[in-house]
Amino acid sequence: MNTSKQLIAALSILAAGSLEAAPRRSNPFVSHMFTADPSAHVWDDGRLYVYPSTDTSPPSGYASMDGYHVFSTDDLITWTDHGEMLHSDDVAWGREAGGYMWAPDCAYKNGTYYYYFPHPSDGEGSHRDNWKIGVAVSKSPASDFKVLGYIEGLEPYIDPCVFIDDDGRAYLYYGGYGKPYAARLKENMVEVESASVLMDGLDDFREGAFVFKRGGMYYMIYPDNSKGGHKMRHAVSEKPLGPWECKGVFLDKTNVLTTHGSCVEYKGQWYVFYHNGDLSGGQEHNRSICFDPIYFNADGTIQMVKPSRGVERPTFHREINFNGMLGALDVGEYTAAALAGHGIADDAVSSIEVPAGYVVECFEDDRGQGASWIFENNVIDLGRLGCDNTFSSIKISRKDAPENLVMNGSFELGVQQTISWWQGRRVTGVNRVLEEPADGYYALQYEGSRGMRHLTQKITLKPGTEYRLSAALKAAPGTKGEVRLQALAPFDAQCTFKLDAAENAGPWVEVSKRFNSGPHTEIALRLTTSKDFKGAGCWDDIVLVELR
Ligand code: FUB
Repeated sequence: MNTSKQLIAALSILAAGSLEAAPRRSNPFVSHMFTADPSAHVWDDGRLYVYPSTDTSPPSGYASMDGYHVFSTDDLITWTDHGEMLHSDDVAWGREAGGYMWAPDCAYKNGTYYYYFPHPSDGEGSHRDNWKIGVAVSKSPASDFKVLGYIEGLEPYIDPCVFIDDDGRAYLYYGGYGKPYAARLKENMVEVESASVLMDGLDDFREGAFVFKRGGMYYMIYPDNSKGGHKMRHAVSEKPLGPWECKGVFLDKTNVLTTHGSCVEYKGQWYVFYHNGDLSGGQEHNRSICFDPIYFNADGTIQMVKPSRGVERPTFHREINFNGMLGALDVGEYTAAALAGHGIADDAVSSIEVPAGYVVECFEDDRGQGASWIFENNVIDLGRLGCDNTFSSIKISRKDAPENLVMNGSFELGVQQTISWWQGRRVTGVNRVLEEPADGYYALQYEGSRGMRHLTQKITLKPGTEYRLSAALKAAPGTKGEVRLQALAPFDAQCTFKLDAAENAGPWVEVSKRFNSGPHTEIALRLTTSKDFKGAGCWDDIVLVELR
């Protein structure tokens, strides 16, 4: 290969983004609470800050979104939650009933951080007639914000974004319900210079505009109105207020209806921040914020994003909750010295992220000797398993066995973080081990008496294919009511398995049924407890096998 061909080959690899990605926290990168609408900025302290909105837990709709947190990082691995920085109670002019704290943004000018948030006041008509864009200010990027008021003279719409151009001029973008508005801000950042204008060229605009500049070109990203899930489009312009030229979708729909995000360059790489429903198994009002690299074509357009969902190799973290990543390893046997060589000191690992198909075996002694702990699929708190600071060597292998869906993705995160709709005042032991541990490290467990609750995970199917769904169900002795696994499908999957606790409490009960997916490409698995449920139950070994 001659040099120019080598260069072109190297550039195309770069453009396609196929070089090994830099270490980063896996998605969703905030997993201890439900968040949406992330607006990302890099401030003068060199840290990357993300300003999202908060979804309530248990989910109770967009109306009840009621406070904002800020997250920051300096390595894309460890994220700090700076806590709640604003609540509707802090908004004197806001509606009495609170709620409706929707997608915010933050800007920095002359030593002050300006936080813009949509919130309705009380007034004639519904909340929809009374949207305002509030402004809070602080000298710090993540705390001490005080609400100044709202920007006068705007249309009653949502989703503010403030972009400051290289010449220091600031522009406010907002809108919603299909209308993209913009206005120039005065030097004081809290008043507009003139009436808002409706911008041209933003095909199928819905809401959630975010503007940034790259290589002298202005970019706007915005959600469209695609049925079944909004997609993220991008448009470009030579001027900050347009007219815009739509360049199409660059982020496909996710597993929730809305999308909303921002783009930022950090340490030489551009990223898109957005939300999906991965933390809750696709619950519409329990969204989770994510980020992925974006790559630009030679003409400046943005390539389709390949959303990353969890890690691809076993990944070791210093803290629980998959924070403080130490490194990732592939199949192999690792002595204590080898682990240290990979920056994974045995006494520093507190959580391991294990992708589907991998098995990580940790041994008490060096070279695979002594007591061992086997981890398959996400394992978060090693301390709870008695393995923290204890193992010396590791063996990583792969298995081809069918995936236990309980041990994966959102179901598992649900156990570890919040099974929000099962959490409440009287539910204390969501992830407590019952009288005998499940066969595997985590069965999905519920303990309480709040009546019918459910946790859902959607699974992709091949159309026209025979499947077998099997599971193990269990209820603790003394439990009343039922533990159920249902397969919700637009076709007759006939897969509701019930375990009546009064008759079957104690042992694991294995259940199994087959079905044909017909023309359908998705099924939702739902774990529920009956209305009269009182006690403890769990689910494990939920496996969907394609029959050939
Ligand atoms: O999160 C509440 C609203 O949903 C946002 O303001 C919209 O952009 C949509 O994501």
